[in-house]
Amino acid sequence: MSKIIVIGACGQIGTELVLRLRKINGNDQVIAADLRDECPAIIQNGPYIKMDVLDRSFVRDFIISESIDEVYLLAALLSATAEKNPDFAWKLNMEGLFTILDLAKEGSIKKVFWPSSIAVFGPTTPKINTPQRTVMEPSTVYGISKQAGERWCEYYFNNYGVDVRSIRYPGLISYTSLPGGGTTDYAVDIFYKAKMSEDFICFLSENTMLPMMYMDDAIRATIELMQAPSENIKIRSSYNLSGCSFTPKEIAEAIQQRNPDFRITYQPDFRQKIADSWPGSIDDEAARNDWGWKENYNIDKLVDVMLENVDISLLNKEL
Ligand code: NAD
Ligand code: AKB
Repeated sequence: MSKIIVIGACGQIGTELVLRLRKINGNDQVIAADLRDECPAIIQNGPYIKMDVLDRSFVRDFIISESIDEVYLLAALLSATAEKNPDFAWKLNMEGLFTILDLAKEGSIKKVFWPSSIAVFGPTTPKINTPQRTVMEPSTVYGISKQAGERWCEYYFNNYGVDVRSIRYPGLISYTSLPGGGTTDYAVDIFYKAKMSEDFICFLSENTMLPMMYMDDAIRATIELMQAPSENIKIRSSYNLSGCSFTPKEIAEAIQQRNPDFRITYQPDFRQKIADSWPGSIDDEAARNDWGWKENYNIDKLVDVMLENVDISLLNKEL
């Protein structure tokens, strides 16, 4: 039975990934790790360690002494937060990755999952059905760090045989925990306002189309990728992955069909420029062919499940 650690476990993806991995592997086999003193109640059903991924020797000692086999490295600054602190974003997004890749190269870890993002693409990338391999000139520090990370993952696989696997997640929509400072966060925030019967001021313009995905699909994709036989994983940089694409206007209309009083207005801010540099939709044929990926959630299913489950008591920030 594999021993697993999820670093960055208290975030939007981590909380749900930890729960799913514990269901599959057993609670004690999956250690949650994050900067925080305490993890959220929802993942207190198994071991938790306070860990700064930038503390290389602490991370190395812990992973070696606990005989960890698999690492899911989620700790990062997301696109909007990263633009406010580019130096630190580069440091955080790259240094943790090298610590983990080096441990895998030395043989201490058998398998690594590291998430990339649609942010690896840039303004010169074809916007519709963006191919797996295409022009990639990211214009954000977040995108640059993800693109560099992808290159290093592939390098460690090709040169040292490191079994590292990765997905270019689109914007992820979920209700278990709040999003952590990305450009796609509006598509989560909007549900809290709808649930509170309040108007929503969107920080992107009404026709900004972006690739999105419901969290269940993203977690299932991650597990399916990690469980696939190694020989099926033909891409060792990162796989394109598609769920559904929509604009702020389209998601607002889908909410209005279920809640006719809901109102949205638009006040684009610095995040508009980031969104404008990203694709509108993604071609994920390689993931479908190599490890059988298929999404379950379209915009209607996603809106239904979000409106039903969003819990406003989770809110500890101004929307
Ligand atoms: P998040 O911001 O919600 O969570 C990140 C977690 O990492 C937080 O709990 C934070 O406390 C922790 N962390 C930050 N610095 C740390 C450090 N030095 N040591 C240990 N932990 C630290 O992010 P998320 O949305 O869960 O994203 C996880 C990963 O997935 C990131 O690499 C992100 O780039 C990628 N991703 C996310 C999305 C999305 O829509 N959520 C899309 C594409 C890619
Ligand atoms: C962000 O908006 O920064 C993330 C992402 C798409 O990587 N949600």
